[in-house]
Amino acid sequence: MNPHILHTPAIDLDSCVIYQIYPMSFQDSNGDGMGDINGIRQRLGYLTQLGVDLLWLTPIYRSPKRDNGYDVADYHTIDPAFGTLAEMEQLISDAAARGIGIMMDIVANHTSIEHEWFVRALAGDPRYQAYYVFRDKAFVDAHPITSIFGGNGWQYVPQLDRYYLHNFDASQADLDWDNPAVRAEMAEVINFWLAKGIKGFRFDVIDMVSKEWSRLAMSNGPRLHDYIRELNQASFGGKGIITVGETWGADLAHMQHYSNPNGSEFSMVFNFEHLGLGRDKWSSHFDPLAFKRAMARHQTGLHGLGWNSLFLGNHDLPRAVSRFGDDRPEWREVSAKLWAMVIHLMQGTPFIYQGEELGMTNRHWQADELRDVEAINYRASQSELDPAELGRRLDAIGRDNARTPMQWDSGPRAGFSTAAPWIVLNDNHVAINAAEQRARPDSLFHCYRQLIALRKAHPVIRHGDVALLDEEDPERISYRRRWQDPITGARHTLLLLANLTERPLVMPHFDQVEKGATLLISNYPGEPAATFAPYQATGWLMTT
Ligand code: TEU
Repeated sequence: MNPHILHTPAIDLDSCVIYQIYPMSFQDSNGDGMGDINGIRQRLGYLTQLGVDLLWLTPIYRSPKRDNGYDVADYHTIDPAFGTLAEMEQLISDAAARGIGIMMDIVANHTSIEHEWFVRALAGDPRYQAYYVFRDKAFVDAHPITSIFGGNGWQYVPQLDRYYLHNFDASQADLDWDNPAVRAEMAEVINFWLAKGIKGFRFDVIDMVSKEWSRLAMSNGPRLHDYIRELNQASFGGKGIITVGETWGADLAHMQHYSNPNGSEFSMVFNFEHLGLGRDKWSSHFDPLAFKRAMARHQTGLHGLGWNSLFLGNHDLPRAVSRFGDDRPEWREVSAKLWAMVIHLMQGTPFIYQGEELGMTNRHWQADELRDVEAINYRASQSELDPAELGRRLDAIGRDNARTPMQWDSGPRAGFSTAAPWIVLNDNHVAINAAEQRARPDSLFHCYRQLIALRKAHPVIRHGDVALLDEEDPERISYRRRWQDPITGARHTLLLLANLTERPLVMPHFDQVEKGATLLISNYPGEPAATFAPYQATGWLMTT
């Protein structure tokens, strides 16, 4: 392993931008239709040009991949479909040479039932049975749990005459974090990867590790923050590592605990409220007012008291431009730029999900094209639902939308592979692809580059406070950020104005653009006026 890895400087939380890679769908290097580690290595030049600091890889550990790697069979080995440990070390080293760190995904709430711990548990070893949540019939009857992927959350094991808990697929058995041996195992896994030069960790459904049976609550249990602080001290704490917890159940108070600037827990967490997925995500619709309220609450509530993650998409979510924006060809790019500007000029750490910087979209799915276990289970459970409505839901919300291969060029396999990919390509790669956008200076790709560079250049983006100016307006987003330089005393104000509609619209806060203001970024050419074009967005900087 390259010795300079461990000496690369720690990544700065205030300015860093994280890029999420879904390795199965990023770049295939060996012609088997599935992305791999060497494929990521081949694309480091692209990621360097984009300007990101850290690459979050969704799980690449050995796994039967019932849930595409979130069913880990061995935390210490790389799945052969992705490559070898030596190739992973080479990736860490190659990325470090470009000033880029690697963030691993820690799936700590559950393992695959093919994990050795579970296999030993099934074989009757009491030590490993205590790693999981095995219960008898009386307990199970008194504590009904529905799996997040549908169906009963308890799986009966005849040879033990007991049931094990699985909050996700039946092949993903929940670990028992109340067992200190389990917590020690997870700290050991993290330390193993730290020693390889890993610079960040994303913690899968970490808010579920402490359960509260009396309330039948699978998240936010009584020991949650104790366990996280313990893990922090036993592994990544105090080492300049960037960490993010996936916490669907976090309210502002929890977010403040998790991201406390004293560093005792995580750098930040993912809160999903702004997506508007609500209680029943399958029938949800995006609501701009709810988005703005959630963002404003988190921006002000964590300013100085914690830290925000900023994101529009990930591998579980619809494509950002399809969820938030307007993905029709005539508006797609300008609308995607608007949403990128809205997110990237806020305070926190932006996450870019692969292909978001190209404006990749959702697609229309045929039943036999679905690959995601959640979508397949959901479809099977909805025989009562009107098939047209079911199709609309899967097209709008299904996780496979985010998992179609990265669109590198307009060729037959989009530059992703030389073979048929494991999941269908989006046909629109002919028009939407990296080669075309890298060559065109006003593309979405270059807009993302510009936004990343602006964060590095302007302290007001990193440190400024945030005031939402039009809280009750569903058609616009206007916010102002302010920061005073403690040395020179200069006051910096950043103003973001965006028209969310497809009509020209007068922007009442345009009068706050002072004479001499600098137009930092815009998604239309030319000098903006008080009436904005459809989906027009501008970011201004004023210094006094
Ligand atoms: O996701 C947690 C989770 O509950 C949702 O994101 C999930 O995708 C589902 O859509 C909710 O309806 C994490 C991972 O990001 C996801 O890919 C895994 O499937 C899941 O945990 C289990 O590990």
